[in-house]
Amino acid sequence: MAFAIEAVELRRVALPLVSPFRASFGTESLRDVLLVRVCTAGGEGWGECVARSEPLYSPEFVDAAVLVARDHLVPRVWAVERPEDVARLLAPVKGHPMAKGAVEMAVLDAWLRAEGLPLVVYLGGVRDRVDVGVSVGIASSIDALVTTVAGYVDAGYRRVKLKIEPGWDVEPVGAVRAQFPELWLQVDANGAYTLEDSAVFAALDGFGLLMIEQPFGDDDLGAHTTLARRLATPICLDESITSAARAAEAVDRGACSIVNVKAGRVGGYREAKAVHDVCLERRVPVWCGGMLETGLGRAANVALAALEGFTYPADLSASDRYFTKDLTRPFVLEGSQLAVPTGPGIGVEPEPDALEAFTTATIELRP
Ligand code: SMG
Ligand code: MG
Repeated sequence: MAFAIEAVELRRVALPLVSPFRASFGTESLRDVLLVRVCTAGGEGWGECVARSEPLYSPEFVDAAVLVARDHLVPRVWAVERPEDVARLLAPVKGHPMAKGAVEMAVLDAWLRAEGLPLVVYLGGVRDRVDVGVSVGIASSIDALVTTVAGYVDAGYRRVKLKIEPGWDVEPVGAVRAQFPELWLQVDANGAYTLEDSAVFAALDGFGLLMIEQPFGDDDLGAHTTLARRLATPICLDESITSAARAAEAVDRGACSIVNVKAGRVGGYREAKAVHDVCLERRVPVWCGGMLETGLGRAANVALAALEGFTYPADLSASDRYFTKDLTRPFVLEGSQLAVPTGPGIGVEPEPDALEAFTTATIELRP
């Protein structure tokens, strides 16, 4: 049977986080998520949009993602027959990679399910479980931070990422390092610093960190190159890497020596694989970033993280690190790993009760 989309549902869900997550750009207590459900005669597929409620991580936000998906993206994919064509069909629309990525993920999931093919096989993954870490937000005090980290270490996480911002950097990172001398530790500034803060980075350089993620603004590859030359600690870029071409440019300019890969940030899982490929060619390690996804996005991310070049632990934690109740069956930590789903497509689906309970709005679209 030929692949043919019969309807698309845009469904907004809201999942309370187990604890507020604070980064340099703001605090989040609720995951307000746009889901895309593609319905075909042969079954359905799910996509998750990683845009936040407010445009603070990047210019996208959920209200805008709903509108652009409804009015500009879904109307362009009604006749799509293969997931490989989605990005080209959506290319005339400028920007909105997270919304585009969600549409592509839903088409991909539906198509793979119809083919009986798991996403990890489609992408070319080489692992059946992936190393994961945990990202720890800015805390109310250094004691609270150390207690939180200790809890995650007890749970089995061997790699911890600390969010930093001016005024919350050398002291808290030093306190965690003192308590956990052997822990794989890294930091993420979400672009909160400038080259004027060189003293902070000189101090952080002494803590044996795996990497410093996105110290400066998205557009400032030059400042990252300058800092990378000064430090022994590798620089990793997240927000700056918006495509495979941009990843190649950043690496070739010496702006980073590690790349955080997020499908939503680059417009979908196929472009995310392309980012992986250009980095692998350049022998630059990558790892899978996270956007506090529900089990749907997490399943796809775990499949992505099974590719050969993903050699650092992912920002993909067990469901209970984020939610009391996930949208799918829970992801559970096995040692310090998550198992890659083996079913067709992304390998998981929303549990009907949870989907119902978390839904805040739905829009039905037909060709
Ligand atoms: O999904 O475990 C997770 C969170 C990982 O810290 C994380 N993501 O910049 O890398 C990042 C942030 C963005 C999160 S937006 C609230
Ligand atoms: Mg980041």
